[in-house]
This record gives sequence, structure tokens and C-alpha cells, in this order.
Amino acid sequence: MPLGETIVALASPPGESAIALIRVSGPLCEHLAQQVFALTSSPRERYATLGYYRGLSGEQIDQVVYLLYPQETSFTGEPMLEIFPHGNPLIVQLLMEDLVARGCRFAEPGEFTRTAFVAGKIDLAQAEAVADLIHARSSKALRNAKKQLSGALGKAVNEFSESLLEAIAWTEAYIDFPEEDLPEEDVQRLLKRIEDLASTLETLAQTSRYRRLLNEGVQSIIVGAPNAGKSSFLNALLGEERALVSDIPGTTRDFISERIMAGPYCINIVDTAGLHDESSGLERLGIEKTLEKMKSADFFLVVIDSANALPDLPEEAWHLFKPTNTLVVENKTDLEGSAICSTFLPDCPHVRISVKTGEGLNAFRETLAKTLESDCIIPDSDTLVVNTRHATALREAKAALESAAQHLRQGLSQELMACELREALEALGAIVGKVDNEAILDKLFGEFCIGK
Ligand SMILES: Nc1nc2c(ncn2[C@@H]2O[C@H](COP(=O)(O)OP(=O)(O)OP(=O)(O)O)[C@@H](O)[C@H]2O)c(=O)[nH]1
Ligand SMILES: [Mg+2]
Repeated sequence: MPLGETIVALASPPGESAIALIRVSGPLCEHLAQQVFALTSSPRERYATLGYYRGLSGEQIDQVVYLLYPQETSFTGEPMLEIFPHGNPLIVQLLMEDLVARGCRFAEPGEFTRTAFVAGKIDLAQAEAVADLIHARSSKALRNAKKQLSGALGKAVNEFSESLLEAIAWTEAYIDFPEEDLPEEDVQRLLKRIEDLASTLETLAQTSRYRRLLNEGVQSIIVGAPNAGKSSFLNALLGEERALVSDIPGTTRDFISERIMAGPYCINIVDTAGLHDESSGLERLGIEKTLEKMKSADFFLVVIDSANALPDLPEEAWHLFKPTNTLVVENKTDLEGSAICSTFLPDCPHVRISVKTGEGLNAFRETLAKTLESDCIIPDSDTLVVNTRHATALREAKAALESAAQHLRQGLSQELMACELREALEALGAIVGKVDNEAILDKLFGEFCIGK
């Protein structure tokens, strides 16, 4: 944003609400507060004050609460004014138009956070965490965003950078030494440091695959033989008759997707057409669609009728079930013939339920949350989860480190090695914000909401 501009945006959702929030950031804030609230001196900073907002024509638009933040303690690093009017869209519109008429301009999406980043109030990873925090759909995702917002990723990156700087200092100190004069012990120590760091960076980069699971939910699929009670099970989990249920095998033809919470996890759950080994025609098509969908699933809920013979599932399905990604749901325990099905996928966890009586459904939710946690479908709360941009930067740094290690092993030029190490340092820097490319910043902050 050009220096000297003052931006304004509605920070609360549009529409009717008890109270709305209009945020203003920039040099005009203090002057605006004095003008619109007809004050003779500057308002007390960071102090919630009740006042009448007067428009340019002098009429009172609304009675509001306002707060003025000095640049040292504001979110953006510039003076800020927050105005809380009644949440009527018309009042909000009048206030915003008045602020624009007084010299403000409407903010772009993410511009408040971008201003905070440019002012050095937060690093880039923290800025991204602001968006993550707003979009988080499960308490796990929320926890991860909070952790990143507190600067945990920036701290880790700084530690990596420190370690790299030491390696660079060592390399540069020996630049004029012939290879045979390098102390072997130091060379081995440096090599180990570089290799360890490369592997740490790779481990961190790999956490980016958890991100989709955290932010969009675990893609789970209910599969099993026709009539096992898959749709009834989905309905029971949702607490509503979402899917059609009947005693005729082959009732479900199309996918039905819904979202549930299991503990801190958000689970996208899909009900599918019954699977069995022998089939033809339309039914075969349904089964093929299910098998295709199964390939992209993170987690399988295999529902079986515990009062009947164990099902024959298509060959392709068996390969996908693993103890870490599959929970066997033994349904219909209310029926007389129900028996424990321990020989069916014996390595996978089992839960016994009756959709009809509701028995075992709570235990199912608990087992599901535990299986997701213990089997690392999602890491524990202490693990930092990076996004794709971070993962790319981490892998760039890792590639440069590997190449530096190669040079060191082969006794090649130390200058070249220092150069590779510096490249790694630069790649790491991009994670927290040494990004010179405006286009990247535009894209990054463009994904934020307006007012944030
Ligand atoms: N006794 C008993 N019957 C159940 C239970 N769960 C489901 N059923 C019955 O089993 C039959 C099949 O249920 P669905 O939920 O349609 O089964 P499905 O697996 O979705 O079947 P398809 O869509 O045809 O593959 C229905 O008559 C249900 O009422 C249960 O726990 N106990
Ligand atoms: Mg069904």
C-alpha cells in the first residue's frame, strides 16, 4: 500500500448482526476519530469509548463504541481505529461511505495482515496462519494455526538458519586452504551437520500432507457388502435420515457425502454402493465408481453384517485396507445370529455396533478419533504442519544442502560449497518472509478475507 494511505474495511461478516466491526488503518486514524466523534483532543488510546458518529453533513449516523490504537501496539503497525456500530448493513454502508469521503480507501483482501507483515509486526508464516486460523474447520486445525501464529515455524526456521550460518562461517574460514589441509575431524562434523539438517528439513516438508487432512477433513469412505447397513450407519452418525435405507440390497447407487466431527477431527464421510465380488451391468458400474473413489480416500470404514456370512469384497478393495487406515464396523449386533468377526481383516481395529439400538455408536466415535491419532493419519498437537509453499522452500533448501554435502565429500571447491549453503539459507528465508516478489505476496494475501 502506498505510504500515507488509510484503509477501511468491514471486518465482521456482511449482513445483520448485533454489532459490526469497521477497521481503519493508516495515518488518518487519530484525525478521523477527533472529527467523527467531535472531540477537542485526541481520544485515549486503547480505550473503548461510547460516542456518536457524525457524518460529514453533521448528522449522527449511529451510536458506536470505538477504539484508537497507536502504531506501536496496533495489529498493522500503523495507527488503527476500530468502530463497532450496530450491525445493520445500512448503517455500515453509511459509515464506510463517510470514511471514504473523508479520505480513506477500501482495503484489498488481506491488506491489514499484509500491512502488519510489511511493518515487520509478523513474519510471513504468521501472516499465513492468520488465514488458517480463520478457515480452520476442526479444533486440530485451529490448534495448528494458533501454534504457527505464535511464531513456532519462524522459530524453527531461525534455528535452521543459525546452524547454516555456522556452517557457512566454517566453510568461508577455510576457503583459501587446499583440500588436503582441511582438518578431517571438522570436515566430518560439518558433513554430519549438513546431512542432519537436510533430513530435518525433509521431515518438516513432509508434514504438508497433513494440511489437507487438517483443513479440509479426513476423506473417509463407508464401504461394505450390500445391505450391511452402511447408509443406516451414516444416518446414525449424522442423526438424520440423510441416505435412503431399505432391506433391498443395492439401495445406494450414488455417493452421499457429509461431514462429521470425531473428537478434534473433521471427517468427510461418503456412503457408497455395496461392494461384492460377482456383479454385472449397472451394479458393476456402481462398484467400479466406488473402487475409484476408494483410491483417493484417507480412511476406510468397512461395515459388515455381523449376523451374516463374512462378505466377499472385490480383489482391488482388499489391497487398500491397512491397520492404519481402516476401521471395521461390525453392525447388527442386536440380531440373534450376531457373532464377533475377528477373522475379517484381523489386523485392523474393530468396533461392534447396532445402528438399530444405537449401541456402540459412542464407542465407535472414540475408536475412530483414537485410530486417527495413534496411526498418524494426523500428527499429534506438537507437530508443526507446514503448507505447500513452506514445503517447496524446505525442499529447495534441502537440495542445496545435499549438493553442498556432495561437494564436501568429493573435496570440491569450498567457494562452491559456501554458495550452495547460502542458497539453502535464502530458501529458508522465504518461509518467514524474505520474499521480494510482489506477485507472490499479491497471491498470498489475495486469498484472505477483506478486513483481515
Ligand atoms: N437389525 C438391524 N437391522 C439393521 C441395522 N442396520 C441396518 N439394518 C437394516 O439393514 C437393511 C439395509 O440397510 P442399509 O442401510 O440400506 O444398508 P446398505 O449397506 O446401505 O445397503 P446398500 O445401499 O444396498 O448397499 C435395512 O433394512 C436396515 O433397516 C442394525 O443395526 N440392526
Ligand atoms: Mg446404502
